[in-house]
Amino acid sequence: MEKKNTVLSLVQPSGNLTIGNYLGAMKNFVDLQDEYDCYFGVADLHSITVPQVPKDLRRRTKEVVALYLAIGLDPEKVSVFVQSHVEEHLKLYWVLNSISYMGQLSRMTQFKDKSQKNEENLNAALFTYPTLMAADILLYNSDYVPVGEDQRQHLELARDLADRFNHRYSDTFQVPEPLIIKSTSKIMSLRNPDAKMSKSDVDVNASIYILDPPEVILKKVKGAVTDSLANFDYNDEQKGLRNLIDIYCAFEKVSPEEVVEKYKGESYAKFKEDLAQIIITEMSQIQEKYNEFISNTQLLDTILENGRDRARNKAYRMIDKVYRKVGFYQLGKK
Ligand code: AQP
Repeated sequence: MEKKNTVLSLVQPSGNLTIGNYLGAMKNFVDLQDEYDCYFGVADLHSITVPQVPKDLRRRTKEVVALYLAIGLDPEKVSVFVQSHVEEHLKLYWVLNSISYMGQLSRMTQFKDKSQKNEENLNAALFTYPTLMAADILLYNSDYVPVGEDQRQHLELARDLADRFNHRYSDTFQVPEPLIIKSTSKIMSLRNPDAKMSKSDVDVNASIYILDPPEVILKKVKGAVTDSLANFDYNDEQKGLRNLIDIYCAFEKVSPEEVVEKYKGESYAKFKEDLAQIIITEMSQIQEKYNEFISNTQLLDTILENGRDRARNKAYRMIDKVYRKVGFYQLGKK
């Protein structure tokens, strides 16, 4: 049987998941599960790089798993796991730290952004977050990593670290490729079209959460920042409208030109109402399934146990190899 390529991606349980997370990453996971050997995880280790309330973190971890199932991931086909359950991530992280350069890490835009927002909590883990992300990816010899545009720079670092390790020791890691779907790779804030929609944005009206009720989605879309040009078009000057058109296209699988053609001469309000209905329809279907899964802790735990075992089965072999290559003394081995 032909060996399947490996795909890995993780989502942080650091807030309520947004349609940015959904369109930029998660929705694509579903399309990949038949063709690839997939590992989709919950990045709880990453999430403590900014302060979390412990009980919320535990609850959200479960919520991400229930959402994975609700969007259509099949745990028979993919390994769904929690990052902290597979300790090999941390083992590889340490080794990769030894070949991560401070200069390169300090150029990471996410570090710069998040450190500005958390000046009182400038911790070392936030600084080395991309090294842990590289460990996540390289541990499974991932070929492809489906992520949003905001993660591209981190993925470049993972590629550099793979190359560096392979040169310093010997060929060990697959050099991973990002899988970034251009049209949905960066969904912007509804309140500020220059900023990314983000689950940790303090303004709840800036994001549509996957679990938002219909009336809230309608209100948020209606309140989304557009412009006063009264010109239904898709261009760089009308960023707010362009972002809404991108969202429309992602849900409806149509092109911006088709949307412009359909709404030319219409009011923004009419377009917003239609867009809200489209989002509501898809989110309602997900929410219905989510509600079934979230109340079934036993099922979620069984899925996570299986996912952990499958992930570890691959991960421990990689760590064994890496430890041998870097020269760690291993009992019973030459
Ligand atoms: N606005 C976005 N548009 C497209 N893709 C996005 N992603 C995040 N925001 C957008 C993608 O979602 C996946 C999971 O993201 P994450 O949990 O790793 O955290 P993040 O990238 O830092 O996203 P957030 O929502 O902004 O989280 P916080 O606020 O906790 O930092 C990734 O593949 C990401 O690219």
